[in-house]
Amino acid sequence: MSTILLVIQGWEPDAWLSRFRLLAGNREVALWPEAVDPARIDYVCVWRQPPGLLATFPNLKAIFSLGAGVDHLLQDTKLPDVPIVRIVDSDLTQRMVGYVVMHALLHQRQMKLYDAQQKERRWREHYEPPPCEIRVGIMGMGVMGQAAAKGLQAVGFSVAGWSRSVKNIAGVEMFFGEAGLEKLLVQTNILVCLLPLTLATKGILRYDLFRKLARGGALGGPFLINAGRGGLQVEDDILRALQNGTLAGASLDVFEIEPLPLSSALWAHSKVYITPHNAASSDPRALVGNIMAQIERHERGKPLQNQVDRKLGY
Ligand code: NDP
Ligand code: OXD
Repeated sequence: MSTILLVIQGWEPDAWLSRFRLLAGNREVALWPEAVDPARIDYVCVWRQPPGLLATFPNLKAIFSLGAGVDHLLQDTKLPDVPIVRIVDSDLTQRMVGYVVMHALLHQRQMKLYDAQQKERRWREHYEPPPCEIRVGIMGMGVMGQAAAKGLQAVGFSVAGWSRSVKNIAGVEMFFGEAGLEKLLVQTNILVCLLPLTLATKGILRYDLFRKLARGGALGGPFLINAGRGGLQVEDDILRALQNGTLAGASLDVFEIEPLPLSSALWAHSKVYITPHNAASSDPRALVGNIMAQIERHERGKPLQNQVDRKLGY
């Protein structure tokens, strides 16, 4: 009988524990820091584990991230040499598509303006550019990026994408590498960031990048939507860009420090939408079955899916 240990910090663990206990069959499920013989632990399912903890389990077979991103895991310099698996699940992906499409539409339909008008009980219609005249550029064309591209196209936006490796995606103009990024940016009215946080992407959303975005255009200036990771963005640069019109507005779901400190000027900024890192929340009702299916595959001697490349960091 195998043992699964849940190590969860920063999220409410109870729903995860009860869902795992429901679906784990005759396997034992424990919640860290409950005392379990470290030698008995076969699988760990983690969100922000204490660094060094996983190295204390000598018979570990695999590590499962409870989210799509694994930067929280890879910060640990003492990770045991076992496969790391991340979540790829239609529930998580659909949530992200909803977030990205909603925020692109909020900017295209000038909802900040209409919110302000509502507060003043003012009835006034403004010209609304059609989505096909707005070019959305997606940085990160993996699972989330590709699904978001389809969602954006479905409501009429013109979509382009940027990834590390070369790919062909029907109906999406694709760019790669540094030179490709410049080409994406100069034509982009709404920049969506769905990159993982790695050594190569840290701080990529900074002032000199914002300056390369398309000027003018149907929306009057470029918008930023970041639902990747807070470490991808330089918040002082976002504030500066908003202040001088280099950015016309932003939707931010992730932040350099989470929760976003009360002192951050982003909270009260009239051009910014803020959400508490819930663009695509991990829901145990959907995701535990996905992880259990992977554990069953592993126990049957089949390869684990969605393994992380430690060198690339995602
Ligand atoms: P994937 O691994 O499927 O996709 C990552 C994409 O980023 C790939 O297209 C990859 O390129 C590209 N990429 C990585 N590094 C570079 C680079 N240096 N230059 C250019 N492109 C690069 O991840 P997902 O789509 O599943 O998730 C993306 C991120 O979304 C997660 O890592 C996480 O941080 C974030 N996330 C946020 C959530 C939230 O609630 N805010 C919820 C879920 C995820 P290539 O295709 O060539 O490999
Ligand atoms: C994730 C997240 O990576 O919730 O899944 O941020």
